[in-house]
Amino acid sequence: MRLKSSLISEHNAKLSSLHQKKLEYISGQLDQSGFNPEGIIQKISDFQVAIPSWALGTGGTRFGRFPSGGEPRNLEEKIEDVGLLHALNKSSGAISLHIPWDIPEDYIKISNLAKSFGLKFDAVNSNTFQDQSDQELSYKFGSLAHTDANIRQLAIDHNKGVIDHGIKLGSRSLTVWLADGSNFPGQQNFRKALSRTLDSLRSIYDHLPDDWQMFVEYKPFEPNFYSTVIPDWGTSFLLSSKLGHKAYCLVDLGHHLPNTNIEQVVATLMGEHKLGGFHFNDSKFADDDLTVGAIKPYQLFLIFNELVYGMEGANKDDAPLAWMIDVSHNVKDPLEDLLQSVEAIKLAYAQALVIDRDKLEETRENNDVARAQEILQDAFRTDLRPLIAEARIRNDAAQDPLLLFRDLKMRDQLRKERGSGSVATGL
Ligand SMILES: [Mn+2]
Repeated sequence: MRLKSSLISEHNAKLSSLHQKKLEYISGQLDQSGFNPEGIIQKISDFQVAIPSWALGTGGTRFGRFPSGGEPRNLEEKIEDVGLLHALNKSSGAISLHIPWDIPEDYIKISNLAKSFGLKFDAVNSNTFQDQSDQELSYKFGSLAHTDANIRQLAIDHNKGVIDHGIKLGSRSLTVWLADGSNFPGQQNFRKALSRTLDSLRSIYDHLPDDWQMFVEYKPFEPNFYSTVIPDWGTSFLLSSKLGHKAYCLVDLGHHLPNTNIEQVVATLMGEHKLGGFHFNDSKFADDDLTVGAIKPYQLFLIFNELVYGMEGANKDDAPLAWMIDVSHNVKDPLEDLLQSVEAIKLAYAQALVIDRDKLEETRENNDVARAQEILQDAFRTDLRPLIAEARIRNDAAQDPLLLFRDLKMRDQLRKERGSGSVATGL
């Protein structure tokens, strides 16, 4: 399914008068405070967030899954879904594939299809957290950290294969997330598990093309509950540092214990030039994978405060950060959830662009605690949604993507095309 551009123009025309009023108001306010609204619109307009192929279907919990129908049945339809999102918001211009589910049968056909929607291929993701049906050796007790060298080799070869698929599609990075760890005290020798992991990662790293990056993701628990081999940013940093200049830490917002100061983690990693990218989501408890910005929008803003400080300062010449969503949808329509998530990310970014940084630094140097809080919250409470809508309108996207998705009954159309019982693969 492709979205006709005339439908977008009609939608935008209908909303135009109120939008213009709001835009004028906020632009004037920013101008007066010394910010350049045009510059912010341009930055928002350039910002692209990759959509993972596994977020296009209804997720579930171990208690059940309630698909809503019309889900993509294959890689072509996953690309179509991201194409729809990108047509609606012009900010979702990349798809991140998960191997083995997303192996193309015809690479040229798949590349051309993606191109026709204006999409690129973002990081490719390996999967060694479950056994495939034709697999003789099992990952039950680990993959890259396994005690058995043959199983480690199987996982290494899988990751190398994922890189090879990515090369054929024009990807430039591999994300490695390991489920390896232990469920009970005494089960695993921590030091041996970590050093085996490093050795395995080294073999994979050696297979990376020169212009590729490897992202090492961390997670404190789940599916293993007593220990994980890469539990935190420190271990990810250690491994990435030992691997070399192509390896970076990947911060998944849900992969922290409650109340972790993630913005400080981001600041430290940026200070070391070892932050590679993000998996955005939100959570109340841990890896809840809820819509970005749904629970803690202020935390998201504080993270972007550190990101903007770095990107516009000491990290200006670093490789661009990889922005990706990693959410799961139990009760929402996946495409609606993704539209909301991308919006929340752009809003946090825009808000971080209107922080009075000179004044903030001055208050910090003078230990003016109350004023520092005021400066941050002043930016956070400024309604910048008209600027984000304006960026979309200028890119021929929808002023209100979610509204248009609903007005056009797009999910119903997808259900008609794909069937009400279709379930996406790769979750
Ligand atoms: Mn993740």
